[in-house]
Amino acid sequence: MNPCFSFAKKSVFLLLSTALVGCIATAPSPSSSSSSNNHHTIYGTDNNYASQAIYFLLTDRFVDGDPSNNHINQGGEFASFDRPLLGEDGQQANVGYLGGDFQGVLNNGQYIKDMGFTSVWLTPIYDNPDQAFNGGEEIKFGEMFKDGGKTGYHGYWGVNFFKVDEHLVSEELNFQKFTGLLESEFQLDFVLDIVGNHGSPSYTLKSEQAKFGQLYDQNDNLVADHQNLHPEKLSDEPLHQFFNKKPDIAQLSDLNENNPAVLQYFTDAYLKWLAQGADAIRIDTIKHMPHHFWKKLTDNLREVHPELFIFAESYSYDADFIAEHTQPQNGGVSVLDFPGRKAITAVFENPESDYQDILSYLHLTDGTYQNPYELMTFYDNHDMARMNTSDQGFIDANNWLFTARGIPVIYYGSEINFMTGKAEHQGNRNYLGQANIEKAKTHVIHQALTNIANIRKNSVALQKGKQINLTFNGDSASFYRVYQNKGTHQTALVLLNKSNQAQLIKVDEYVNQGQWVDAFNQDIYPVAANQQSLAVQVPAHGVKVLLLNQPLSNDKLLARLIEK
Ligand SMILES: [Ca+2]
Ligand SMILES: [Ca+2]
Ligand SMILES: [Ca+2]
Ligand SMILES: [Ca+2]
Repeated sequence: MNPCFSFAKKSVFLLLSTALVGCIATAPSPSSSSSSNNHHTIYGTDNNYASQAIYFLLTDRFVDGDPSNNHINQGGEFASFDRPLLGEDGQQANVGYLGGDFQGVLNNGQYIKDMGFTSVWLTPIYDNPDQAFNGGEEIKFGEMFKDGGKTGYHGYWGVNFFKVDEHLVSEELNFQKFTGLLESEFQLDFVLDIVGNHGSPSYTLKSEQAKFGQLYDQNDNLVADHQNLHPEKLSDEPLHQFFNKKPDIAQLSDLNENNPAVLQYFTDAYLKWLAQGADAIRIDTIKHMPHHFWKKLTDNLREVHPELFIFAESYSYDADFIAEHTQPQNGGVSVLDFPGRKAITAVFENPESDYQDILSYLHLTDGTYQNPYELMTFYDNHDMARMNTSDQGFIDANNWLFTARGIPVIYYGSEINFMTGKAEHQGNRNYLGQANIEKAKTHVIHQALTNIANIRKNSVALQKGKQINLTFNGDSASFYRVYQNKGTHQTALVLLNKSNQAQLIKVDEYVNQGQWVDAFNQDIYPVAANQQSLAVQVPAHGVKVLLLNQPLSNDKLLARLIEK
């Protein structure tokens, strides 16, 4: 999927000191240089993964496509199905299973594809315990950092990483068949969510609970067991060897990054799913394990899948900190752009905001990231509050996310402004369901998202082009994305308006002659050789993307593109 080898070979003059030879996910810095045919080679990234747009969903909370796998009587005294957390005024969250499964995703493959997405990222697929956790501190509506009373409906409490949880599969739909149908019916790639840091809640259990604190291998043999002991009470006995003897996250077992058997366990497990149709990887809680563990694990996976694209969750708003993961010596993985999330929500949650304030996270030329064009951009997810804004705010945010640098990731439900502003235990993970999806198909956010995501899906400049910012001021923004590489030449001029009125947005500098084409309606904007400016009417809460499919000739613009 990602032609790293040919990239490295053909563009070796760009790479110089950086070792791309391991086929890392993040290519070195954006490129600009002259090529032999007199046209300038210019792009942000040449990594094919940048053409992706990802729809992220909590499988259990998306759509119940097969009630026969709901196991509604599972768990006995600590029942696993439907465990509501009740808030004021009828508000609800839920920490039990609610029935979503592979079949529910597959039933909506066309829906996801039609919106303009090319991949789905599902929460972890591995077998989790079959009861609610009876230890820890009991979670209540709106609270955080407590696991008591919760189940593994989210998938992040693995006990057998070689086995799919029984709530997800159907009799006729195992993982391999599921990914195969996503690909053949809807051309959707699958992002496998992986965990290396922890297993399930492992101590403070009030009574014995099957699977909690245990890990099983591909033959269903027990390989590790926390035995309900505080980490500091663990001994040197064989079943304790997988664990660190210190707490990390809540009461979760903390896996030993220095034990080669742990590394081998996860290598074998994730290679299994990659062989069954997973196309890319998202790493959970990467910052809770040292770089050396991830370097080894990602090397092991890429030894078999040299072009594998990997991105990680390093939950921090410090760009210098999360950028460490993108360096080749640390595994060379992309990261979810948390600083970007902060800047994006600050702008789109506040109608009075200034577009200027969004620029802080881009790091287009300062070398902070191995390659900023390969970061995963988003405005919310399952671990934080939903973006707290109006329908127009979501539309404006999507117009930005699908035109600016980075690979967009949208959390399920954002297309209908689902559970706006709510945090994890306030409803941000609530069940969406087929009825909401049917309503979504005519929702204003869904319509605008579908427009801009499909524009991006068909524009190499928006996917990979080098970004040159023009004017960011008040409610409007304008910038170029330029891709000139291997015989393909496309520049996108992006004009954004987040106000309630249509605006005439003017570009006074760097105007390139040629027939610019409106990507939405194919209207032509001719620009003459001596023309100095271009003005375009942009609707309220709208975006215009004008495409020029020829090499740039404006010397001033070229000089700016090549300077860095
Ligand atoms: Ca189900
Ligand atoms: Ca289970
Ligand atoms: Ca696949
Ligand atoms: Ca850890």
